[in-house]
Amino acid sequence: MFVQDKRKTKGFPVDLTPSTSTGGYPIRVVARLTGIPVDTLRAWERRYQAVEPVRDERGRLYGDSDIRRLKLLRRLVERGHAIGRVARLEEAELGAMAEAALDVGDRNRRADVVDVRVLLDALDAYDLAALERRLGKFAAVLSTRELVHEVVLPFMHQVGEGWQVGRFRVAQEHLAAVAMRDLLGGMVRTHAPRDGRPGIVFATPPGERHELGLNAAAMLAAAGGIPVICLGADLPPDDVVEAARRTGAQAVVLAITMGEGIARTLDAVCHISSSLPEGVPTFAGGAAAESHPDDLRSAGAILVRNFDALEQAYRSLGARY
Ligand code: B12
Repeated sequence: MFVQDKRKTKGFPVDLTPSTSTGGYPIRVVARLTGIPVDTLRAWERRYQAVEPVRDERGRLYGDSDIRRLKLLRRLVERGHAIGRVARLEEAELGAMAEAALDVGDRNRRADVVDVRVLLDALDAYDLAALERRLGKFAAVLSTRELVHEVVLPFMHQVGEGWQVGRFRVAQEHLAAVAMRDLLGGMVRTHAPRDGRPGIVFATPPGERHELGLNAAAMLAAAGGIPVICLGADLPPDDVVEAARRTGAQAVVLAITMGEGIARTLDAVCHISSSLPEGVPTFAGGAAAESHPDDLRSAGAILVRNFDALEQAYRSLGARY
C-alpha cells in the first residue's frame, strides 16, 4: 500500500511514500514515476542491465537511485541516444549528458510536470517535515539542476509573492529559508568533488538579508560539481575576502536584492573585489545588482543578469552540466 497525496499534478504523483521497510517501489509505481512503460522497463533490465532492482516475494523493488537513473536514461533515449550505449554508464556520466541536453525550451515544457503547490501547502501548515519530505520526492526524480530551475526557483518566487500579499508570515518565510539551506547542504554533500578543485564563496553584502537567490546560485554551482562555501547573508566584506583566501576560492558570488542603501553595498563590493587575490573574480546578481550595471562595473564586479548567465560563468570555471 502506498500513501498517495490526493493532489496530483497531471498524472504525476507527488507524494508517494513506500510502505515497505526496504523503501522500495514496485514496478508499476516506477513506471508512473519515470514515464517508462512496464514492458520497456523489463526489457531495459533484461537486455541491458540498466538497473538491478532487489527482489522479494512480491517481485522487484526499486530504490530512489534506480528511479533517478531511469529518468536520466529516458531523457537521453528521447533525445536519440541508443539505450544499449548508455544503459550501463555511471549515474554522474548520465547526469552530465542529460544536463547538457536540457535547454530552456525543455524547462518550459517540463514546468507542468512539477507543481510546487504541494510545497506551498506544507508551508501554509507550518509543516517543515512535510516540506522537506516533498522536496525530497522531487529531488528523487529530477536532476539537481532541474530541481533548482523547476522547483526551487518557482517555489521561492511563490514564497516571495505569498509573503507580499499576506498569505505567508515572516515565520513561514523563515521555514522556507531553513528548508532551502538544508537542501543546499544536501546538494553540497552529494556533489562534493574529490579532485580538490577550488570552490566559490557565496555571500550577501552587509545589510542585505535577502538570501534566497544566493542559495539558488549556490545550488547551481553544487549541481555543476563546484565546491560551495556559502557564508549566507549580511556578511562583513573582510570576512568574505578572508574566506576566499583561506579556501583558495576561484571566485566570489554576491547576491544584491535591495535598492535601499545601495551606496554602502557598492562600497562593500568594491572592497571585496579589490581585496581578493589577483585573478579571482567577483560576480554579482539579484534585482538591485541588475539596476546598477555601471556602478557594479566601477566597483570591480561582473554583473550576472540571470541564472542562465550564471551557469555560463560556472561552466567557464569548470562546472559540468
Ligand atoms: C522574502 C523577502 C524578505 C525576507 C528575506 C528572507 C530571506 N531569508 O531571504 C525578509 C523578511 C528578511 C525581508 C526583509 C526586508 N525586505 Co524584503 N522582500 C522579500 C520578498 C517578499 C521576496 C524576495 C525573495 O527572496 N524572492 C525570491 C528570490 C529567488 O527571487 P528574487 O529576489 O526576485 O530574485 C530574482 C532575481 O533577482 C534573481 N536573483 C536573486 N539573487 C540572485 C543572485 C545571483 C547571483 C543571480 C545571478 C540572480 C539572482 O533570481 C530571482 C529570479 O527569479 C521581496 C518582494 C518580492 N516579491 O520579490 C521583498 C523585497 C525584496 N524586500 C524589500 C524590503 C524593502 C525589505 C525590508 C527593508 C522590509 C522592511 N521594511 O523590513 C527588509 C530589509 C531586509 C534587509 N536589510 O535586507 C523590497 C526591496 C525594495 C528595494 N528595491 O529596495 C522588496 C522588493 C519588497 C517591496 N516591493 O518593497 N524581505
